[in-house]
Amino acid sequence: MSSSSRGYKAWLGYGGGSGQSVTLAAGWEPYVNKIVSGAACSEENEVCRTAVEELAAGLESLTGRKPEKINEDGAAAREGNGGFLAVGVAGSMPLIDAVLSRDEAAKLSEETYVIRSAESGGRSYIAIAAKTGRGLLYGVFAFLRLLQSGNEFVAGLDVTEAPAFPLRMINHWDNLDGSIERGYAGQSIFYRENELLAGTGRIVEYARMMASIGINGIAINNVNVHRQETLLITERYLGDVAKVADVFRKYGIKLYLSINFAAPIELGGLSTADPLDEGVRAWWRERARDVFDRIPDFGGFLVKADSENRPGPFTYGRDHADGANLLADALLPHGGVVLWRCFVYDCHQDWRDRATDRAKAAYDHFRPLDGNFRDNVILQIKNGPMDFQVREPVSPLYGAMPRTNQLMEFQITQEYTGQQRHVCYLIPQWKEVLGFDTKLNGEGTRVADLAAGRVHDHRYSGVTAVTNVGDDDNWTGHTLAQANLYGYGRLMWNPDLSSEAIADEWIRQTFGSDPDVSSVIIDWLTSSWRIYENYTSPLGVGWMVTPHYHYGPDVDGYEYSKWGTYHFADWKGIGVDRTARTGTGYTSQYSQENAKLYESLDSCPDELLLFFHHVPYTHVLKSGKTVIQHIYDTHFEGAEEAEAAREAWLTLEGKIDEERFRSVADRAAEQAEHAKLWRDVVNTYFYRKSGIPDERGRTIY
Ligand code: GCV
Repeated sequence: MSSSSRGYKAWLGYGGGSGQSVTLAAGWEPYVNKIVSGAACSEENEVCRTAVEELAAGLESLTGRKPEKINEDGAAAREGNGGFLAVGVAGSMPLIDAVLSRDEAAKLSEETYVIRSAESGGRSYIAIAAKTGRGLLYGVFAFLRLLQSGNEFVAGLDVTEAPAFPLRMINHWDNLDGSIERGYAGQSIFYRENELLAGTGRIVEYARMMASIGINGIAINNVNVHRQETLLITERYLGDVAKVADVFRKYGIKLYLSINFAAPIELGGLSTADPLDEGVRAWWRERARDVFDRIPDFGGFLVKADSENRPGPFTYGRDHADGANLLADALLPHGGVVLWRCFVYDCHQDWRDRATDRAKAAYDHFRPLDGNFRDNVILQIKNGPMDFQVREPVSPLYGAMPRTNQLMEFQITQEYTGQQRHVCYLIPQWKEVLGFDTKLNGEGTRVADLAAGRVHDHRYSGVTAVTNVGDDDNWTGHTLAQANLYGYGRLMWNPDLSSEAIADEWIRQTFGSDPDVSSVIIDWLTSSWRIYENYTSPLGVGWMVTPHYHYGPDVDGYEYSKWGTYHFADWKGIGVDRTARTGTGYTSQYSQENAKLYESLDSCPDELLLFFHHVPYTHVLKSGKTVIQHIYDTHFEGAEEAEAAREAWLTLEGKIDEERFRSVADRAAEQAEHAKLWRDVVNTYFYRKSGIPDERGRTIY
């Protein structure tokens, strides 16, 4: 790993592609040479101190000059010419109080920041202020983004921002041996050969990156908790886990651990893990105490139970509320939470049984339990009812439990979307999910409103996502996959940001401001989800991937399997009938209006047609094309678009550093080639099934 490479620095390289200082847009220059911060920032408040350090380091990289740091308020700040930056929490010094009074600060959330221009003693300055160190840290990163935005400084600068969603988490599927489940960027940055890599620079860099995009919680181990990881909550590992938590704390991030529901048996020597057993309850209380003794601000436990062969409360005839409440009770005295996953379905299904529908499982299991969970339990629900496919409807469970805290789970790691060998910028997909109107509390109950906690009176709300990082030099394998990680944080901070705006920010910070570079990458990123969908599984039906690996085409790979993931293609048609009238009844899990929308062939959106309906290949879509012609056209188009994106990238040779240019070019070549394979396998499959030729007579095998 070369810690100085541009890939490694990701969006915190300050100075974009060149690695050299940049010319700031007009008006900023006078302010960036001096930082005045109150004493509180250097001594009492750790995160506040981090904020000042990040600001100083960022400015130095951007301007090529070390800014002068003044640890006091008063005459020194105003000596010399030019303006300065004042950084501090409300009440820490008059320069801050002048722009953010204690009264105003009292009304702000802990995470809000304020950036305002002001004047003192005839000298103008820019204040970065907040109520807490965390707010300040977010303000500093926002200010550094502003400096790189290309926008000029305007007098009367006044920005106040708070994150939309209270919990903005990341989940790692990292294992203690260093492997990562569904990881496509090398080994874990946290573990190697059953030891934690506590104290390594890489974890510090990672915490910086996460704080810079507003992440405030990270679960550091896989939800599939195997034998060794079960020990993470014991003395064997807690000392090292605490060291990682110490790093996170400096960046305002809480640490969470995934636990094994059967740990009382595996570790405690108990004969049961029954959630209602007093011995089991006492055992978990002790473990919670051990963890909090080491990590006083520990976040809580993340749990995958009774899912994909993991242990859970069903073994004891108990339900998910019993299971989650057991842990919630243990954590409550310390302020911890339980993140309980709803990814629960029958993974030993018989494909001949047409009545069982995996899509219905989470709702069927959890919805009846609304009201039974403690208020420090948060249900974690995947964005769709299946499993992070390129296209799925929004999970009907999300928002459907008014008395239960919920967190939506996204997948940044590209398990089903090209595994970071293909470009698939997922921000547009997540924007559609966040913008979906569940209509559960009448019109205008968007997923984003629910995640923001604006709809129900819940104690906790927000989002989480499975990350895409590993120890590859550039963190994400494909350099452009960094945009998904960056974009996740930015979008969850502000879901109103457009996909283009997020891409533009990321490109400026990552590659600099060359307009040619910017236009090629923006075009590629913003079209890449559609392109990927075009050459893979059509019209929302999903899967069609190589079993287990989930990379590459295998149309019938899951068709006769136990995983409940079917497309039911025969010689006449394709799709899953999930209607209430003739199908599995899944549509009725939605609000009445949405159920009606999906139930009817006339109103069901084209892109989800085969998720909800089984139709003949000759069915005419709203686009005017038949299903079969749509399949042919999109697959030919998708492969052409992947090739065009590759060619566009090649025009950037010499405009960005060789290392990143080459590695993206190599992956683009693989993507373009692989898109052709997808095209030919899918088109050939459906041509052979249906016997219907392509209207345009293109080659199908
Ligand atoms: C961590 C999918 C993935 C599994 C993953 C699981 C989950 O099934 O393929 O690797 O396990 O989701 O979300 O728990």
